[in-house]
Amino acid sequence: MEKGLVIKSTGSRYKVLFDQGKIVDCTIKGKLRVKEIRTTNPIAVGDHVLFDYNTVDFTGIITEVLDRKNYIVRKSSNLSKHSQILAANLDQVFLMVTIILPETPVEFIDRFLATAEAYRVPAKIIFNKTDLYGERELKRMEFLIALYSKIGYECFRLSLVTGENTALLENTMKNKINLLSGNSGVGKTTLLNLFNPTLNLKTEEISDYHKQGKHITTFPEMHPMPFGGYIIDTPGIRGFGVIDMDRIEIYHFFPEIFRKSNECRFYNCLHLEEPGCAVRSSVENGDIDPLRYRSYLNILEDDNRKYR
Ligand SMILES: Nc1nc2c(ncn2[C@@H]2O[C@H](COP(=O)(O)OP(=O)(O)OP(=O)(O)O)[C@@H](O)[C@H]2O)c(=O)[nH]1
Ligand SMILES: [Mg+2]
Ligand SMILES: [Zn+2]
Repeated sequence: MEKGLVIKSTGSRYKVLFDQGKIVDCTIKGKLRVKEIRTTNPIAVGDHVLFDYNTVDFTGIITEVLDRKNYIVRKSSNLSKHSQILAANLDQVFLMVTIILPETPVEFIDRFLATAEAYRVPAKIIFNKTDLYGERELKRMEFLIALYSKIGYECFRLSLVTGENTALLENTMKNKINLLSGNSGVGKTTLLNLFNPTLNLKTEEISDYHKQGKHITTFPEMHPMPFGGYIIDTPGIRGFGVIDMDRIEIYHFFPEIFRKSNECRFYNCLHLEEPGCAVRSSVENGDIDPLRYRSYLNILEDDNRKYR
């Protein structure tokens, strides 16, 4: 029996790191069950596992998944019932966004942040490709950075072309287990190659026609960093489905809305049309950004549709 760390999962096969640097291909023991969550994958990258090591053919069979500190799940679409564990045992999650090529919608950012809040994993935002930005894009970026910093999310202005703030980001990721997410084409793989050139991962030009990347990465994979710690690259995703949240619970994952909600007249206020809603007043006077409120309403609306 050996103990190891799952660094890659491709459905039914797993690469497990053990004994300080050895890697073994593993499958799962037939009746292995993971309690508490219903997902399409019982084991994810970042999981600590026990496995039987076959020293004849150097393969392994995973017999147990050790308790998770946390994990993050995504659904294949906003309305889908199928969810997949993206990764487990994370110290922090980073969302990489770009103002252009491609443009990351605010609602996409908010769905990601709400998901991270729901799983209680600290989330940070990386604004990449600053080298491409003109005056208009820089203004947009600064507007979003002000918005998200005020709520409490740390933001980074990054360029993988000029190297702006790469050292700062490296320092923030050092010795931690970091998940890196973001729309296809924002530069996730480029960052991994820069931070660990021995990886030599494949990146691709953004197709001009769609102004979107082409989904090169397919499975989450955990990459060791020379400065200590790991970065988990996630597949190029176009949307981030929020996990199942109770209707009344959704605003708990918008920290600034949650903070304001204790001033609402009704304890079960959903911040829609209720009288005496402090959240709505804050949206009207600008304390809560209307874009964030809009994202909240859209997530609430998804929830409505599920029961129709
Ligand atoms: N100008 C500029 N281009 C960048 C920067 N970072 C990445 N790129 C380019 O953006 C394109 C897409 O980068 P990738 O690293 O493949 O994007 P990705 O996020 O891994 O995309 P998926 O794997 O599809 O999710 C590549 O052509 C990169 O060279 C940057 O800071 N500035
Ligand atoms: Mg990639
Ligand atoms: Zn309210």
